[in-house]
Amino acid sequence: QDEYLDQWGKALEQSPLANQQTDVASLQASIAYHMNASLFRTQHNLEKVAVYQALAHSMADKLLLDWNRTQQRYRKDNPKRVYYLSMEFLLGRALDNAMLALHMKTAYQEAVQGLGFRLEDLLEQERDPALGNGGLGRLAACYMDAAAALDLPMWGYGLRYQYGLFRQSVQQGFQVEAPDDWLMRHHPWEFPRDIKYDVQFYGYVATKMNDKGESRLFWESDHKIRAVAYDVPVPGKDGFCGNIRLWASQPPHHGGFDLDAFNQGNYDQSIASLKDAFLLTSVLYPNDNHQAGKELRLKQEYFFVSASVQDVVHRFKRYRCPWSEFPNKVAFQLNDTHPTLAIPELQRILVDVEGLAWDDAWDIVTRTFAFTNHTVLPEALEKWPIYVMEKVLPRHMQIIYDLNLFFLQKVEEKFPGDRDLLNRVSIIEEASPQQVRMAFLAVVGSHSVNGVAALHSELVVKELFNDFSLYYGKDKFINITNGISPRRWLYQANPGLRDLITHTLGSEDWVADLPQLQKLAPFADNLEFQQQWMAIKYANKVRLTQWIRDDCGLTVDPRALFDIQVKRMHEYKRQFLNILGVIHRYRVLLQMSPEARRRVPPRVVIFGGKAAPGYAIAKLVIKLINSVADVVNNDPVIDDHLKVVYLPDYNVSLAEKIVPASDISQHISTAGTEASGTSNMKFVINGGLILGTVDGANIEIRDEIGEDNIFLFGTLADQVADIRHAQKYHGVLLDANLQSVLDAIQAGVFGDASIFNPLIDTLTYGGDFYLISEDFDAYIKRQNDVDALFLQKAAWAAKSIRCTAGMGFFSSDRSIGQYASRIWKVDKTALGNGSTSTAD
Ligand code: GPW
Repeated sequence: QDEYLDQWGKALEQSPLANQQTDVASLQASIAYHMNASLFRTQHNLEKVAVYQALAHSMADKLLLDWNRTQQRYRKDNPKRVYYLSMEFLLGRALDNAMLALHMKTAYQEAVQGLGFRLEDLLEQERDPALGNGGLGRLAACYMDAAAALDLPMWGYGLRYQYGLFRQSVQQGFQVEAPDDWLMRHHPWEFPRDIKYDVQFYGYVATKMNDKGESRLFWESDHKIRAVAYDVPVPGKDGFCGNIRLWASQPPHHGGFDLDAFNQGNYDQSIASLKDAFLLTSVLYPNDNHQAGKELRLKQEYFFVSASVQDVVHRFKRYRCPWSEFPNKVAFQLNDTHPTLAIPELQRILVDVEGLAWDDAWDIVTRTFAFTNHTVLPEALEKWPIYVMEKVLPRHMQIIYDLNLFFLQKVEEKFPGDRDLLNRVSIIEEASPQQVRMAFLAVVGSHSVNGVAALHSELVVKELFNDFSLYYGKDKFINITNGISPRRWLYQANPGLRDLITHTLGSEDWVADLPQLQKLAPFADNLEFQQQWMAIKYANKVRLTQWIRDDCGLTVDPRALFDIQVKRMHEYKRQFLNILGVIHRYRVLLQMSPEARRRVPPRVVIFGGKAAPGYAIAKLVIKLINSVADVVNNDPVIDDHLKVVYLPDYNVSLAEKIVPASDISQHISTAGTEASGTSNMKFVINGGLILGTVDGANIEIRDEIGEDNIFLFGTLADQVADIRHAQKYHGVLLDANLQSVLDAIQAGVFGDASIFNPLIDTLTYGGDFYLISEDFDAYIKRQNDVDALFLQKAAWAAKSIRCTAGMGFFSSDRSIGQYASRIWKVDKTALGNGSTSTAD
């Protein structure tokens, strides 16, 4: 075979793939080619979606060549590789991103124009892959993007859900869910591979003799499901392309068809295993920051990690290194606890299959894994009942018992006689039913544990894993503050601002070196620059206005203050506080004289975000927002002074339109509950000011952009426990303004009051766990500060510029650089940017 390598290389050099030109005529030729050859259509039958697909194929050709070169180079150099294990990748649309990364957007724009289409229209044809819920999944996408940009040998591993996060519509003010059948139309951005692994469930553990005559435990089961790989290219730059490998489930053999059963007329039986396999990766669980605890979800988690670990072990064995080298070649990063079963899975493979001694195997495992925690909310911490785990994964349950035993023995050695401590740190929770605490398993099996913002990491050490930090010492617990991709969230989403920044700084170097944004600061008080800056903001608001008109049939004035809160609907994120504040504003405006009203800047308050289908209270907040919108938007006295918008089906591509158009965005979680937040970063980098609590990454944003450029308010994290304690014993004394707002709701000002009772009860009988009443007054006051500043156009513009200027720290390139040096100990690959290396 080797003797033909050269010939293959030459053949590729001669192929159309390697000889693609980027002039307009060649791009048109490539689009026309794909229209005929890939889509089997002609120019006599053109729909936008078909043209989009042909365009996507044309673009993907370029990407594939880069993909092959990059991956071939890794294969040859065999550097230490990083595997980012995540149940969610919220990638958003691919085409625009790819065209920009490869500097081909202008050429394609001209090419499609010459064929009678507007590029902007074609981009809208792409379905937004929604294989994630919210911040956690989008972070994974931004990190893959950064790794690709940095030429870091990192692969993502995840699941190819047949249905992504549900599509949301609003009917009579209520959220209605529909399946996200994103694969119904051909999707040109994934590449099925002939790579498969069988994953088993259930069964029993037996003893077997190995070749050396030693007896070994062995897990056997007839219940197998096959994982097949789909690769998704991640455009980097300079010819580099990263990869995300997503697993889909298939029946293990014969396509899942039982011919004998069929012949006997048992038709259901004949395709039973097909149904099983299809179900496994059919749908993404729609919970954000909440564990649903369903057996199918546990099976998804195991299916995903088993296939991924098998694939990585297979790749490692290709080089015939000794097992002790494994941690020098492989780093696994666990994106929260969802992939934690990878820890006992690797231990199982090393001990049961590869025959390593338990302690040697465990040493390898713990030097390979690192764990990122993304929440301290108790309802989000995964725990699996032992009876479920024993049934689905009997061998893993044994391994977890053993790991726990050895771990507790060591704790006992270090802190003799402290039985309470042993109880607290045990991986098995002694409750009824007994449960496996996945976060503890992740801590024990990893060499590094990190939180995602400074405050959060502090809470992780002091509260969540306090006992563990005393046992392991503080070095194991670190902070790596989240970051966002400046490519998608500024360069792509805000072309106007991108061009102004590039023009002002003299080059595009700032994209790869974001702290350079600081060079904008000297222009903050420059009137001409301010005007250019705010003209871009205005244009972005106009664009959003059109979207609001098309999507909600509502006309809003782009000169108004745009006040935006878009994120998953959750009590801790306090959209409820926001809408209660809106009602307060409405009432105050009604009481004002027309002259006084005119002195308040008009506002458009925009909401967006999905509620988990089973989360009744969060869904009621959506209904309340829409009921308030109905009344306020149709009140002739209020006119344009206040508008309320609920944008349905918030997703990544909608975010790209919303984020650049904010004057103010709200990040108002109860202090200590939002681990980091990342949309806060997206808004600020686009020159949007924020109104927020002293929580998550808001704190570091303040530190970077300066106290004067952010509106912070409310209870501090270290005060929350005391206030809750007091409220529990003395009851909640509702803020007076808040009380009048609640009275208005209950008086039926916003329609049938009784439906909102469960919501209002969370404040009264429920004890106001999220401190809405406690923070209400400070919130209203801060909103008034926002109004006052908005009237001072120059002062506002200066702050907006300083916001962007100060955001250099929050690039995902910085975050990934820190993971690489502090956790994974990997450098950029030896060959640098990879642009010229060839496949041999
Ligand atoms: F509960 N996050 C999320 F920690 O979006 F797993 N979904 C989740 O299920 C969890 C966390 C989990 C978010 C955090 O809420 C947000 O604060 C953080 O910025 C983001 O993860 C990325 O770290």
